[in-house]
Amino acid sequence: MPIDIARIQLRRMRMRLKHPFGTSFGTLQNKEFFIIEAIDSAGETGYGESVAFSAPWYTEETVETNLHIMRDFLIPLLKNNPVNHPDELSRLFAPIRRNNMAKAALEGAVWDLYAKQQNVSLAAALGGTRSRVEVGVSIGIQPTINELLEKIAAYVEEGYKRIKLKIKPGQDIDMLKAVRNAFPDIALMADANSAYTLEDIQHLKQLDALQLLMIEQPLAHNDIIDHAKLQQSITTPICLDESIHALSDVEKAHRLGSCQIINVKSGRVGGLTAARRIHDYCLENNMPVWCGGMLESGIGRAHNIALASLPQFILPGDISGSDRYWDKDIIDPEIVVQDGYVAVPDKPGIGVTVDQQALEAFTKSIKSYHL
Ligand code: OSB
Ligand code: MG
Repeated sequence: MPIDIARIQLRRMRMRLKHPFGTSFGTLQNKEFFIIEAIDSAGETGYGESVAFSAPWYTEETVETNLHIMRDFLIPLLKNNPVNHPDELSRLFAPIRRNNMAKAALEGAVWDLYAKQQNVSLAAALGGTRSRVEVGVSIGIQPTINELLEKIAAYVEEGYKRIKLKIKPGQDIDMLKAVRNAFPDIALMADANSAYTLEDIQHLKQLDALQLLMIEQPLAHNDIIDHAKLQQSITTPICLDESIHALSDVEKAHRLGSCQIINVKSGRVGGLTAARRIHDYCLENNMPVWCGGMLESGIGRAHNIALASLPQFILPGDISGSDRYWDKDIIDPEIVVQDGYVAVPDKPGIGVTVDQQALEAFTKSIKSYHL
């Protein structure tokens, strides 16, 4: 039986992060994105979230391209091709090249609606096995090392299981050494967001003395070959983020030895079904995975929690509490971290209650499409 979807609503949202988030490619504070509502004939609503930013610095997608692709291609495909299960969407959307964040946003809303109609949690619908997931925190580049050390101390105090630091040339080895000296025992890692090249091999070798869990995406966003060369030269495990858009990328990286760990983001790989396929491959091949983040609202965060409940998510995810990002989230109760864990909701679908007043307050415009 086809999934009952009567209409799709695209809400253009604008929320302001509590603190600016600095990376090797720039600083972000205002976040625009879409909340996708898939509404059935009984009025039940499934929610999805688009994760592209306003500018194409992380991948080529943006808020505007997400709108274009959803409105002009994906929603018409859905309208003309009823599906029986959300897993069918990845094939339905396959004729549209890439644009993975647009696909994932719409697919996420259909997954949530489907799980609610089946009266099961999204985590259970995906095959999740955990009742809580381990979480870490990703800290943007700070103006001074002292400010960074204070932030880390506060997050460690809050219970976060792993600290990830953004690095870039000029703000890397010395900074990490200072952190390692101040916190000899914490699980620590660095994320370069593609800020280095193979010319930096000697420089990056200095990481090996710092007992990092991993270095995330040191080299180019579109590279798999050079990462293999770098991984042969350093003992710190490499984790790929930007280079992974599909299971085929994971297979290539695995075969070439480009990384030892995969950061999975459903937005980057085109949805939860694709993310689960990558998970299954990594489980079979003994490759640890963890759930990345895109500074999501509570809705996108709830999808990430469901995904991270799958068995091979054996490293803490970038799934921090709502209060690490927002003064006011759009779900109530908000996501909270307790002893370094976030609970996996067992209520139907994403299992969080959308705060309709907050949702309205951050909505800039709404577009509705009948299926
Ligand atoms: O590289 O993982 C990344 C945020 C925006 C874009 C890319 C990345 C990140 C993060 C933050 O590291 C993850 C989060 O806390 O949501
Ligand atoms: Mg990253």
